[in-house]
Amino acid sequence: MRGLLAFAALFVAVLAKDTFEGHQVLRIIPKDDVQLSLIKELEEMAEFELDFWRGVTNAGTPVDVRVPFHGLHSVKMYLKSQDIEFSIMIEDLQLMLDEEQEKMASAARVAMPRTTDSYDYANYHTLSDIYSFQDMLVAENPNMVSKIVIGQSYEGRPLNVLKFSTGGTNRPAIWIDTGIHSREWVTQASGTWFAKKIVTDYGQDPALTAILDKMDIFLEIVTNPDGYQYTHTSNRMWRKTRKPNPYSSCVGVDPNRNWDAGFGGPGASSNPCSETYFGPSPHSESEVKSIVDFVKSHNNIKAFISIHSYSQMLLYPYGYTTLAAPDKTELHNLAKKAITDLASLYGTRYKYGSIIDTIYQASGGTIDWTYNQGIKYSYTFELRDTGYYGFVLPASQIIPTAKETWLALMAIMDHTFKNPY
Ligand code: 0X9
Ligand code: ZN
Repeated sequence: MRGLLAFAALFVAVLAKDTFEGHQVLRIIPKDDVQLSLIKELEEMAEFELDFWRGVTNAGTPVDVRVPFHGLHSVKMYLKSQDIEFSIMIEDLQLMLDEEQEKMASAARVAMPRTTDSYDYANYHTLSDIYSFQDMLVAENPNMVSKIVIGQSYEGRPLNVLKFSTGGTNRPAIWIDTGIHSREWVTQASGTWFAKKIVTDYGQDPALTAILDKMDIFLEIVTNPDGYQYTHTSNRMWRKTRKPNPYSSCVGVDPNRNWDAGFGGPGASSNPCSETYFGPSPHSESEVKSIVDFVKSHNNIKAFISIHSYSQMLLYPYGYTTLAAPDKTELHNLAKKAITDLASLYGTRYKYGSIIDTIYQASGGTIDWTYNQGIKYSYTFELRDTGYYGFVLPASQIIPTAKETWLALMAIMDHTFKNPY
């Protein structure tokens, strides 16, 4: 009996999903620098286990934070006592997750299709579905698509990159990655849609055809597979890698703070329990190092686009310094063109600018490193929405998000193609 109980306890510990019952997401509006530092103090109070969905920046810019039930009362009292304005963005996160789960489960009752034509792009998928999708796309388009394994994740999963190429050797290339932060599910879903879009538009859309006749496209859909798997099995809100940290019970490194560009500077944390933990050393995470090695050995990547959610922004370097990128004017004008094209479809409004000016200071970020490597067209997206659903964007928005984003990607790819350097 005791053995059975112990087994049951283990079973629960290993297989149970974290619940977010009673967790709320609050939107806090700091009105001045005093309130800003009061909110930063909140960030330091580990006992509340706060999860900043949108970090602390400057006065007037909202801060979105998930507050577990146990600290909700205290946090609200604190905000009220300091006269800090806030609203409830999500009443009960678990209710939203239950809906998401129900929708996924009912879609999954239909067998996984055997072709990418019948793949359900309008739903979220498991890691194994996305891996199967990649293999199907390669099998269906052997002359254009191949799968490159650039490395292995910490837990030993393949880091797959789809290569779209119509020939040549080491052609100038465009890199796109989605899902480096695992909980940003609309990004992996959009990445899957982009993959299909590339094969259907080649030979149909003159602009894409011209690009692919001269350049290659590399697409890493699941850039953080361990994290993605974990969001499905254990904790939907997982962001980081899954590598244990020595001397800490907290797991994982923020793969968007782990790059060798202002590594360890402001806008990243040395605390392994933080969601923005920069890790023990630059490129310590195999998910990051594998891209670093690939970019260096390829040595002919001309545009590098790293896709996140949420906030609706198109950003360019830098994030670790206020120094202007030498190509700032060109990057700025191109961003404007890209977000104008994006908005032309459904009117979705994006902000744009350098990371540090537009979102917040963040050091060790992907595109600061790629830009410093000489990849001029380095951009990062924050896809939908602006915080109504945040990371739990309903599946009904996947295709519209992917379609509008594609217009912006085309603008960047087309400019890269027409402005060789
Ligand atoms: O904090 C981040 O890593 C990004 N926001 S997110 O909510 N997706 O986590 C913003 C930083 C953008 N900077 C770079 N991509 N370098
Ligand atoms: Zn992100």
